[in-house]
Amino acid sequence: AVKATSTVDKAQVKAFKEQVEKHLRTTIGTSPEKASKLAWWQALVATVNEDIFGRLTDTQQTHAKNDTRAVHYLSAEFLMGRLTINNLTNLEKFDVAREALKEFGLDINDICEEEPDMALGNGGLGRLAACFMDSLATCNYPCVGYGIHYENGLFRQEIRAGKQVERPDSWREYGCPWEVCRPESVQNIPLGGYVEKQTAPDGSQCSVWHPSSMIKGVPWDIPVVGYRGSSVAILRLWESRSTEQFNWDVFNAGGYVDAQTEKSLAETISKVLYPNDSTEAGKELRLTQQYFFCACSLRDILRRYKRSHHNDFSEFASKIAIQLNDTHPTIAIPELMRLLIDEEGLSYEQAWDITSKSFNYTNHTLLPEALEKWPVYIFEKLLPRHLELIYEINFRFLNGPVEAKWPGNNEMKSKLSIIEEGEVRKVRMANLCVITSEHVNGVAKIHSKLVKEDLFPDYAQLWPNKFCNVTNGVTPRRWILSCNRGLAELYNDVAGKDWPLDLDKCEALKKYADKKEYQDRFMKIKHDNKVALAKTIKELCGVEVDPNALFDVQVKRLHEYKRQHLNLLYIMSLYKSLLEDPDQDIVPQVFIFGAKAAPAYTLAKDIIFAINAVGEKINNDLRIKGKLKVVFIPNYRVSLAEKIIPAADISEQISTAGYEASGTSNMKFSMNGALTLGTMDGANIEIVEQAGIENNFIFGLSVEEVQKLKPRYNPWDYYNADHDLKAVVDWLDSDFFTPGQPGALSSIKSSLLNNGDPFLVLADFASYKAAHQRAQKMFKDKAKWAKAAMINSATMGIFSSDRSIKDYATNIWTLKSQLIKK
Ligand code: 26V
Repeated sequence: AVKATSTVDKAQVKAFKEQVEKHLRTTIGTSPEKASKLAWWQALVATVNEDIFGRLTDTQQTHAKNDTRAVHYLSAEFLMGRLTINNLTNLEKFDVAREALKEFGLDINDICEEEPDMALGNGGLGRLAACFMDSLATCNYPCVGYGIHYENGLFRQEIRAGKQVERPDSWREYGCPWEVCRPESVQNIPLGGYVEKQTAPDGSQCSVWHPSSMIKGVPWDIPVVGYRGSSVAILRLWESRSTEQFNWDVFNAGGYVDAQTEKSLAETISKVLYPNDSTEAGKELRLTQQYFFCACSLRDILRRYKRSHHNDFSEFASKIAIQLNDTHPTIAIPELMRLLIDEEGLSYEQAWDITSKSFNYTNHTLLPEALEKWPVYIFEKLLPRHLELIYEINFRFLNGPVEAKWPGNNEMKSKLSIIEEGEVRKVRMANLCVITSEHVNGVAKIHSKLVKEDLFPDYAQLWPNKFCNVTNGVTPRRWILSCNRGLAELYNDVAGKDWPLDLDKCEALKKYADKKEYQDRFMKIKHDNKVALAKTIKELCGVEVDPNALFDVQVKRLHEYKRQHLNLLYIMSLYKSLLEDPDQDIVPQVFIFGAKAAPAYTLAKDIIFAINAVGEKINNDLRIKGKLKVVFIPNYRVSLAEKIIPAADISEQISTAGYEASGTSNMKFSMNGALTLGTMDGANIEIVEQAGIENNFIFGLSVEEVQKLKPRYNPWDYYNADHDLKAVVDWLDSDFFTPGQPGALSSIKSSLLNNGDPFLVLADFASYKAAHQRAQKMFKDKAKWAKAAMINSATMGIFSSDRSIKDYATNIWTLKSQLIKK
């Protein structure tokens, strides 16, 4: 929760108060006497918007006047969370707003709890896009974020009898006061149908696409304010609607009823965010979503370009940079080719020259099951002309650069081809991205190395300079300044007030890390945050936790590679040792989890159930005298992260080395003074490079060791050799934690032993246990812990997303920042 800070200007408070009351009466249509909390929040937003829209116009006019180069960030996900406190913070109006509301007898944090999270993303990838928007605006880079206006964001998670239940998330049910509809920028998008081959009088062949339907794309703009109101970036999200132009052309056989069916189909497209499921079902709709928002966005880009350049496309690539956030928007590549060739009349060569200079691709995962491949038959049905262009791109690539480098080598051709042959022929979206893009980047040093050397080694031989790294980052405005006011004030005192714009300045705290006075202040801030979180835990889980205990936190999507079950096995072993010796002198510990599982990912759901079952038993076992607590906080999301992260002592970052591309919560935790208990994976490696290995708890196999062990790994060896490990794994098979339901947790044991433990949980168990014991020991030494926590927080400068964005701007986009004229 956010706390009171220094005094604020009385006149500003008065003016703000009057504005809020005016909006309450004239925008919302109520009065201070009878307004609900929701109405107060709406009036607050209306007040903030007054400030935002003027700056938005200034930004757009400056860019239009200077005809600036801009980046277009295409992403199927933007996990924005709540906007009120962040916008107030960026406008430096938070304290004023807090005092103004206080004079109405209201608590600003309480009022802001009315805002639903904008959960238009699954996890790291979507939240990264949101941090990038904040940094693009703050650093004054001309940009537009393009995505989908999902009617339902990521499902709301309820826990019933320990199990995850998914409920729809209708975040906009009562309207979203931040967004503005832009009917003047509506787009019509063709879909389906067939391609007709025509022969021109000169004998040349051309293709004419006869789509079977049209979908309307309606843009909703969400302004993103930079820190200190620098510039205002636009996030443009497309909503699908039906058009009146159903069943046109030869397919014009459908009657009124069919037309209505088609209407609901068109409106289904932006209905729901896919919860990155492992299942095949619903694939067609997902490709349609991807195509829909890419097609709308490209038309929008072309329309704006043509406004100043008419039909001269020679400057297109020098004005437009397009960033593909993973392979989800890959269809934008053939769509730009199609628009340039079929609609604008350019030659294939001209179109390719422009397209291949405009696109860049960011890879976010090496997991084979997450690499998108679309069956050719779906393309034939939905996007026949795009498929034709993909074949053409592929043909020229294989017979050009590939043939030149490896003459006559068909094996190489089939490896590098965009098309995967087999019973069901498939389009490999990542290959299309790599072939087309100017730059391909991974999201942490180790990940980028693996992208180049293990995922695309053959492409790297062809184009070694295409591959680069941009390590992820997070915005310090949301992840320190807004969510940890106490720490922000400490930084104001030791580093001056500009640290949110230059996070390297926080290094100033390092020289106080040995000083008792500062250690006490730092740990008092942490303690206050823990008290606040304990209150939230009591409300949400009904469990009492002691703020003096060690808060050990693992919050992230549930996945085997993230190994929440490794954490759980350790908790069970701690519990077992406490039962064997209840009087032993151990540090009181609270294990805190938050995680959503993909609805069809059975084992992930079983792990959630296991955490809840083990927690229930431990929390109610009087024998251990409250030394151990385990809580699962339901419905983990951005707004909860803002309460949990500032209160953590230990940050669990325990993925199997080589599987977590980067991680971004690891950075947020460290900034807020948690120590990382983690493997040498993703950005953890760069975090300990900054903060020092001695100030964190690193364990487990390295990437090289995992790669070496994997082919000959036998989990039974570890199970049989370690008594403690065997005991806890076998415990999963009993009904100790699930009375009356024997075997309710045995799928986890089975995955570890019968399914070969694909993520090497058992191999890392002993090392994890030792690292946790080092953590507990250090936690007893308050001064040593405080120092390590402070050094972690002070050395995270490079993980500001401003640094990431400047890396993209310099190395990939060649984009310059633009000062906004009033
Ligand atoms: C997708 C899927 C889909 C199929 C089933 C399994 C599965 C597992 C993971 C994913 C993740 C897709 C991409 C993604 O979200 N990557 C995350 O990107 C973050 C931002 O770069 C990064 O910090 C995380 O390490 C990475 O997992």
